[in-house]
Order: sequence, then C-alpha cells, then structure tokens
Amino acid sequence: MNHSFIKITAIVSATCWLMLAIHNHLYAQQDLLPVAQQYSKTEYRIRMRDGVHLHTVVFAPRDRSKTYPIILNRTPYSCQPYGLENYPNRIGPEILQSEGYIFVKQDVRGRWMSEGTFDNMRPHVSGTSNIDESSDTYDTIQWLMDNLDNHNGKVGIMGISYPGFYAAAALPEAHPALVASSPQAPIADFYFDDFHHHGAFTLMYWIATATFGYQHNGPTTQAWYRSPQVDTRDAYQFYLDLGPLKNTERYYGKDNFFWQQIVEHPNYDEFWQRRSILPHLKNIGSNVMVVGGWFDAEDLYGPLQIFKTIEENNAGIYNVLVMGPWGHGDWARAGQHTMVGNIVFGERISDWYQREIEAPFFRHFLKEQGELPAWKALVFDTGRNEWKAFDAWPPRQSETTSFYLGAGKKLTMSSPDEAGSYSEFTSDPNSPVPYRQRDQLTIRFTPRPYMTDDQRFASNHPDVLVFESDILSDDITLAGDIHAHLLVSTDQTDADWIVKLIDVYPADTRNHSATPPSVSLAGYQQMVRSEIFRGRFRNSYSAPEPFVPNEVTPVTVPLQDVFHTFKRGHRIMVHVQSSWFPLFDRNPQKYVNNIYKASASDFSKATHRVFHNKDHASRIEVRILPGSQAETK
Ligand code: PG9
Repeated sequence: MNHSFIKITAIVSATCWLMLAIHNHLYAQQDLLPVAQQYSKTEYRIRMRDGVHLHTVVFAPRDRSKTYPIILNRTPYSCQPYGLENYPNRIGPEILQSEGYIFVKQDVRGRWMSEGTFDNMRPHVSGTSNIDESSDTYDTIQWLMDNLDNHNGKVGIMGISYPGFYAAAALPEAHPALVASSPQAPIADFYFDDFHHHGAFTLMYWIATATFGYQHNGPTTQAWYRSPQVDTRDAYQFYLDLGPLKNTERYYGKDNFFWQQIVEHPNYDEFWQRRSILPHLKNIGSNVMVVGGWFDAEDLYGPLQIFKTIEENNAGIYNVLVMGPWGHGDWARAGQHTMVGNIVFGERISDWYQREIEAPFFRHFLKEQGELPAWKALVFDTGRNEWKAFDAWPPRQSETTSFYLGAGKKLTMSSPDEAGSYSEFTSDPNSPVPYRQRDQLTIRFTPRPYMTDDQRFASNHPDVLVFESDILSDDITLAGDIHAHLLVSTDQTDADWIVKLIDVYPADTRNHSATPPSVSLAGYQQMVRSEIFRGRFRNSYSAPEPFVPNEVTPVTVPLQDVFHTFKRGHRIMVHVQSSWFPLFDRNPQKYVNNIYKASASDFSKATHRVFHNKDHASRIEVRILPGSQAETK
C-alpha cells in the first residue's frame, strides 16, 4: 500500500473520529439521543369520516417494554422530511423527546401529503356528519387508539402558532382520550391575529398570503406555492412604491384564493366571524395550558383571548396561562440570554420553562406523574424581569386607573382642567411613519422583531404626538388589559389611530453584556405595548362609518394585556400617530367602501387632532397592581 494512500486513510479516519466525538459531545450536552436511535418512524394515511386521507407520521419509542402516551401536533407547515429513512433532528421538546412519548405529526387537510381542500382557520361546525379541524382530530385520535400498540390510552396535543390554533380547535367535541392540550401562541381569529389588527391589514404579512393562498393538486412533498419575487429588501420603499393595495394584482391573481378573500372581506363579516375559534371553546373536557409571549408580534390576541374565553365558559376545568418575556415561539428555542430585540430579560428562561412548566404539565396529565402548582396564571413582569403567579388573569387585585394626555406633551395621572387644548398633526399617506428605523425595515415573511424597539426614531417624527410622564418616584406595575380612550377629529373622513406605550429608561442606564454594541440603553425608549385601530370600525367591526370632518369623535384602541413594572427613575411615554408603515397598510383618509380597492387619488393628507382638555380628556386606561401583592411563583 503506498504512503499517500495510508496518509489519506489516516486523515479520513481521524476526521470521522473527530466528527463522532463532536456528535456525541453535542448529544451528551443535550442528553439527547439521535431521534432514529430512540424512535422508529412509520407513515400512515388516516381516513377521515368523509373519506379524505391525512398523512400522519408516528415516532414510537424503540423501547417497547412499556406503554407511552401520545403527543399530537397538527400542522400546515409540512411533516418534512418525508420518507421512512429520513428523520428530523427533533420530534418534540427535548425533555419530552428524551423522556419518551409517542410523537404523532400530521399534515392538516389540504396541505402537503394530505388530501382534501385547505381552508384558513377552517370554521368549526358542530355535528358528527360535518368535517372541521375538531372532527379531523377526533377521527385521527380514534384511529391511533385502534391501530397503534404500546400507547397508554392518553393523548396530548400541542403546537405553536398555526399548530397552536389546531391544538385549540381540537378542544370542542374532543375525543375522550384527549386529556391535555397546550395551544402555544395560538391563532384565535385572523381578523385580530396575524393578518389584521382591528380592521387594518398587516401589510408585512402580504408575502405570507402566498403560503396559505393556493390549493395543492393533491398530496405532494414539494412546495406548490411561491412567494412574490421582489427585487429589493427595502420594505418601506417597496410597499410605498407599490401604491394602493389593488396594485398587487401584478403579483397575486385570482388563483391566490386567500388574498382574494382578504380583499373581498375588509369588514369583520360572517366570513371572518365563522373562522374564529373563540365561540366554540365551551364544554371542554381536556386540561389546557395556554402559552404566549408578551412581545409576540404575530399571535398575542390568540393566547390571551383563548385563555380568557375558556376561563369564562368552562368553570372549574384545569385551564392555565403562561406568558413569558418572549417573541413568537421563543420559549421553544433554548439559549443563554433570553432576549427580544435589544432587550435581555434573563438567562436560559426558555430552558427553565421547558423543564419546570411544560414537561410537568404533560407528565402529570399523560403519565399521571408529579403534582402541578396551584396558580392559574404564571406571568413574567417584563420590567422587573421576574415571574409572578396569580390565581386569576388579569389579577383580581389589579385596580383600573388612567394616564391622561395633556398639554405640553405631558402624561399625568390626573385629568386635565384646562379648556380647549388639543394636539394637532398632519398625516400624509405618501410619507407614512415607519414602524422601525428605516435600515431595519426589510421584507420578511412576518414582522417579528419590532416589539421592544427603541422608539426614539419616532419621537422626533412630525406625524407622531408624544406624551411623557415625569420621572417616576415609585414603581408602577401594569397588570392586564389596556384601553386608549381617545377624543379625536380629522378634517377628512377616515383615519387610523396607533397608540404605543413606552418605557423610557434613565439616561444613565448601562448596557447589558449581551446588548448589541450598536445599541445604547441610556435613555432607551422601549416599546412595551402598541396597537392600531382603523377608525371606521369605532362603533362596529362589521359596519364601518366615516368620520364627520372636524367633529370631536371618541375612538377606543384596545391594546393587548401587559405585565410590566415601570421602575422608579423611569418615565412612561405614549405615542399617538396615524400611520405605521409598512407594518400596516395606509389609510387613504378619504372614506372609501373598500380600502383594498382604493385608487391612488383617494389617498389624501389630513389634519388630525387629539383632544386633551376638561371636556374631551383623552386617556390610557390601565390596570395597576397595588404594591407587590402577587404571590411569588
Ligand atoms: N401565526 C403565524 C402565521 C400564520 C399565517 C401566516 C404567517 C404567520 C404562524 O403560524 O407562524
């Protein structure tokens, strides 16, 4: 054998040993065996009651010395990699995967390798002869009970985002074996989650309508849809240049059924109402743990409203809420620093949640092991950076109070006593207020990373009204929902109202070691909560009305819940503006029946006023937690 061959062989074998060592070190670090070593994979086509077959993958522990509960995940995002010989790196949360469950993953009706027609947020219809996501889940569970061996007769379902919706949609008329459901960042209603916020279209989701806008031609392992090919990353300029939404016809034709549905249903009509899961969350027999992130840019309405609706309609069942310092689905991603954008909330919070909260929930209900704590809500105070447990959410002890907008850009706890004061600004739809600093406005599938951004870029914008408190002499903890009760006028006939609640850090705040070097936390104006409200829907989401020009008009903007302490030495700031681009589409400000069909000539500058005087006192109504009455976790 010549020397060079020996040398090559030596190098190859050394490389193999090195790779094996790295591989084992990684798995040893995670105590996680390769999936194929611990689980066998089988693929099935399960027949639903109407004859449609759904592609379902079963990962069963190779250790057959005991029985296991099933954890089900139903998804529109595919069960890739397909094929018995192809295994994913993960089939579930690492702790659950290492403990041993039967993991079942399914392409929902009309997606990927499953047959049938897809319908976004398929309406729930009662009755055994109809099909919906609840009946598909019921039929799937029945088939698993009848055909899988080694199961212990108990089934859990979990999922994040769209799969979170399917975990919630499994609850009405559920199969009796379904004893645990964890809807995580679940969608409740596409008119308030993801694609719309209070009537305004989430323009940064426009790209995503392609993913859910085309029917496949039967089971396929290859994507059958394609996102629009745009030749720029500059989202602000791209969408501004695009002009009125009707110009998108050059990208989406009639075959994008979802985009056509969005265009044809600008109001909260029966089309959207039927697709909300909230009215059906009653007579629930399963145990439920709803999980969400306080800075989730996609589905924040969903977890909060699903938890609250289940709580209202199903007294006495096990229904708990976990809201952490996370963006969309961050709790499923381990990492040293728990951060959202530039803000660090702690170390390894997601790891802690998976180990101490998520795994015990499934272990208790599916394996009858361990006890669960008595709290109803485990929520993270994003100002103090600590968890608190409550016996209700919002906390029973929270008290409603208001911050008042005032002259001189003031935000005060007392109502204004002067007459006639207001703030005025010009809103120009051809120069809309950016929702992030311009260099961060890139084309994306969803607008995920903006929820804790520094708002100093907007504080100096001529189209943004700024109101700021004095430096706080004591901590103030907000715990629960927020409503901005504005008194406004416009010299046109339509307007959007955006309200942001901002935590202003002291000027001497020092960076965390993990703060990006380009960021300074000194004087940082951290967004805590924000929301848009399309003013035409102020009296009804399904019956829009124009504004009467220059008439003082009440508009209430519901902002999602928070649990945030504004600490002593900080200031509370509120922004009010009428464009937030391209996060949301522009309001023409001249009333038209359907903004999706508006022409460029409909887009008009407007002079808006926000009133803050003793007769018309615009205010932000919040729930304050007196002292630190919450129990520690
Ligand atoms: N709720 C998220 C989403 C839905 C539809 C389009 C884009 C994003 C999600 O499922 O991740």
